[in-house]
Amino acid sequence: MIKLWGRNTSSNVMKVIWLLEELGIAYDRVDVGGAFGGTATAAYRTMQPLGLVPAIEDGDFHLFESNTILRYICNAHAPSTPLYPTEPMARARVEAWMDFQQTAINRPMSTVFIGLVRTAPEQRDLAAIAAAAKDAAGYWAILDGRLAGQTHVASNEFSLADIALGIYAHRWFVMDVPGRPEAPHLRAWYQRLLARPVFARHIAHPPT
Ligand SMILES: N[C@@H](CCC(=O)N[C@@H](CS)C(=O)NCC(=O)O)C(=O)O
Repeated sequence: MIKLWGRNTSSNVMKVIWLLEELGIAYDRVDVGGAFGGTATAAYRTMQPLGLVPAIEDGDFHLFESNTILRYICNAHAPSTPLYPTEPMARARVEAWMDFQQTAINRPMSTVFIGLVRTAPEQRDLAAIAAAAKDAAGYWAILDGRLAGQTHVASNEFSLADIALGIYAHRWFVMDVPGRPEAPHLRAWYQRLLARPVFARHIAHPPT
């Protein structure tokens, strides 16, 4: 059985939980990271050399990096799932938007999230939060434009790209983000995600 290492308050762990639940794959999850600790041990570092979460064990195989874990789970355990299409162009489109999450939107969203959720009000750097919110809004606007013409991020099908980005869209809409512009297509997509039982049950909680 797959063993998932990581606290369920981590966005990157949530991606893996979401996928495993969507696919109906049994797994054991172990709370490590954050206040749980447990990520500095030599044993943990053999799975995740940076001491971050998530990591997975699948038999003797270890893997880190959340988006890579998503792709591995589909390849190894659900090779014909539409969440990760096999047709090369469709697959590349999914992967490009997964990379967009990691390389573009992740950084400003982390600053906004840590500032608004994990920092006491009197200690917040409001200028840094506002600047990051502006950057994030620019990236969300790109996705809003894309979602004007299709129901999901990569195509009209729910895919790994929706999982990689949907976690952060939830945070974007539920946090009290300063100056958050309207993004009607993005919001409609987020509503579609909320209608998914797995998302509603496992992901769409107040961020902590
Ligand atoms: N690029 C990595 C980033 C992993 C990462 O930054 N994880 C955060 C939680 S979202 C972490 O481990 N923080 C420290 C901790 O939880 O102890 C991935 O996608 O897996």
